[in-house]
Amino acid sequence: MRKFNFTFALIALGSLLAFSACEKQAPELSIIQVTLKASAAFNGVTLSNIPVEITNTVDNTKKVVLTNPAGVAKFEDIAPSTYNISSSLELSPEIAFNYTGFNKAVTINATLSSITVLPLQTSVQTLTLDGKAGGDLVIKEVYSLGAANDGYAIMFKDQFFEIYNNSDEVQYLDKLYVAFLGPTKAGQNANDVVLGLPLTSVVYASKILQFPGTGTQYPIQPGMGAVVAINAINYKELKPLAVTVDNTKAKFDTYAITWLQSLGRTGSTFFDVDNPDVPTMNCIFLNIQNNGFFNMDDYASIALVRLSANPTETIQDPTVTTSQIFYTKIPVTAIIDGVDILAKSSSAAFKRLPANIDSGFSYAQANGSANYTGKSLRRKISKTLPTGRVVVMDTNNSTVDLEVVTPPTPYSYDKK
Ligand SMILES: [Ca+2]
Repeated sequence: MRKFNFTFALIALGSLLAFSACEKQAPELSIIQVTLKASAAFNGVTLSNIPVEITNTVDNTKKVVLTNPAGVAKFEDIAPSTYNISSSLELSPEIAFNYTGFNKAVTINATLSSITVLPLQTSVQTLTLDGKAGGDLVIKEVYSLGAANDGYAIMFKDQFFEIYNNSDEVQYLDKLYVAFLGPTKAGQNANDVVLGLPLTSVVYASKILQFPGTGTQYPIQPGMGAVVAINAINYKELKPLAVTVDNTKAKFDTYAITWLQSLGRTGSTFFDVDNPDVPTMNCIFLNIQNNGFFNMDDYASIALVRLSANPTETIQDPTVTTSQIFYTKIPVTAIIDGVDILAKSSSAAFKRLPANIDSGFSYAQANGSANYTGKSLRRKISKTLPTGRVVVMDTNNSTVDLEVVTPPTPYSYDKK
């Protein structure tokens, strides 16, 4: 009896010890192995020594491991559970420029949610870092001076401006407004008078157009332009000068006669021609009473504007006493992009845009008098990305962002 009890006790003790030892190593631990990668847009960024974080979604405990030179972060001895995995990398302006074309810091990141890791499992995951490069729609080119005064055949009827998608995602032109800013006096000669109204919260439009569409009818892809021609006509065919343009590839044109007639006013059949094959901009405001049309002033400050409804508040030009001239107020906060185009280098006092939209201004000829020269103001290239997409300069200073080109170059930056 006694011997039997002893043996039983030994066996029982042995089992207990074995069980305890097993319970100490016990937890059936797991591994998560994360390989960090970069999206095509950021292909080439350094992926070594980057923190990767896992969060246990059951108890919210976190653990951070740095990636090795191969971009791999290995989390060993972790409890089987469900994890969120994330990583984030801020690129300095200098480094970001190589990938985005903007001298602006950008954060690229990646997240995986609810990754379940079973006991003793090695879970292999890939995190692909990506980020928004930023950018927006910009005014890429303004051709307001016209080609030739030869027999008044063209004058400024061949004007156009081009909007360009400088971002990395599709943008829509639908319902956006284009405001030509007043006053028309732009510092060309000694009789020009500065408007004198404050340029703080509003700017003053002499003409306003609106893109047609209901919201998503007029997409513009990254790295592509949309030309708005005053008249969508091939002026090269009419007068094959090297300096003029074929506007038939315009995405939009302007035509005011029907609208003016509906208001009891008169349009100009000489200057204003509709191409029925090209979508026509909506006419919103024209501060000229008769024979008006939506040409640009020679020195044409322009703003691209996002508003939920037509702007209606007007203000009378205080510098004109012989007649009543009104401008429509545009809130500065609604301006997506604006370029201040004045007569010449000495015209700074005539700025129509505040410094936060355009801290400088541009002009086609330092001494003014540049009409009918075929000169066009075009935004410079910041960088051409490996994908072929051109990123244009957008430092909100048209003095440095714009350059003079002859002849005009519609769609010159379009991604092939
Ligand atoms: Ca049309």
